Amino acid sequence: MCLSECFVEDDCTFFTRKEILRLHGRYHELAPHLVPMDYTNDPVCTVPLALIVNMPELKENPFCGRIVESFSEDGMGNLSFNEFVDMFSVLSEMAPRELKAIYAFKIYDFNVDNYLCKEDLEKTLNRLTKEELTPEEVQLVCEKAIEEADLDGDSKLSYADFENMITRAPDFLSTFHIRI
Ligand SMILES: [Ca+2]
Ligand SMILES: [Ca+2]
Repeated sequence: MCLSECFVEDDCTFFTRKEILRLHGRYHELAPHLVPMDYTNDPVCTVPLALIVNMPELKENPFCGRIVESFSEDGMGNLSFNEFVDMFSVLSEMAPRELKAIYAFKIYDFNVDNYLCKEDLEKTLNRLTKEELTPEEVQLVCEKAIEEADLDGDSKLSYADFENMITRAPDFLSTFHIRI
């Protein structure tokens, strides 16, 4: 079986077959000793987070580690090729805003409880602003963001609240556009 036939079933991608093959080249380059070029026997392989976050497309992104973790099924940041494609697919300019929002929520949810609490938002803002704000400013901005977006008044943001927030503050999605 040729490579492209193995990967075209992926239904979550916005890439063409040619782009997927190019992506596979990049994936292989990251770990030539781990990634096979021959998929005849359906080998299982993953590339570890430490190698993926070194890609120039991700390296400068303040959320690179969180992004990779969010797409890895094992939660540790090891990515299979399909997960690798899904990741760049969601980050690509072709991905709809709603899809980016779903992953942004996941990435900002540092303690993985399906809500963005004040601490999650503070970590997020610190990374978005490269720690240019004082802790007091960060705290103030996060309190205000929660106050404005929290529709059900439980002082944390559910996904619905978060959607409400990003319509007012689209900058929260700006770091999720990557051209590869
Ligand atoms: Ca959380
Ligand atoms: Ca809420």
